[in-house]
Amino acid sequence: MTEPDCLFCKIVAGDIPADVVHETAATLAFRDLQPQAPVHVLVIPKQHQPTAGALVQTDPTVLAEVIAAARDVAVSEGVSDSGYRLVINTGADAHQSVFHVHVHVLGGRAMGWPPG
Ligand code: DGP
Repeated sequence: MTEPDCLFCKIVAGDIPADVVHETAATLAFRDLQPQAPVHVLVIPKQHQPTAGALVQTDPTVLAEVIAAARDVAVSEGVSDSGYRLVINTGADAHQSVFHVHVHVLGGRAMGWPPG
């Protein structure tokens, strides 16, 4: 399932370039264009779903594959021991700007809590 006007569907299709760091049959991971940490990678399902909540209702195994891919990215990017944060922004209050579900993998520096 793809959405013709979706930015991340276009990256999956290869219509928009991205710095891809990891790929499986169901997932793609690429560097964020506006990195907020030394390691900032986005992991997405190749199928289009707007939010994690929508994906877990339609295809929970794919959401699990996204999390597994995020873990693999943390290992390959060298932050699995120092620590990393997985973020899934959902909706306007959480600052979701691209409505194709994505997990931010952030690491390489100490991060504060609570988030801003
Ligand atoms: P969010 O605010 O949680 O929806 O995060 C969307 C992220 O997507 C944001 O950190 C910037 C990133 N982004 C937006 N457009 C592009 C793009 O064309 N390429 C890449 N690699 N990242 C993008």
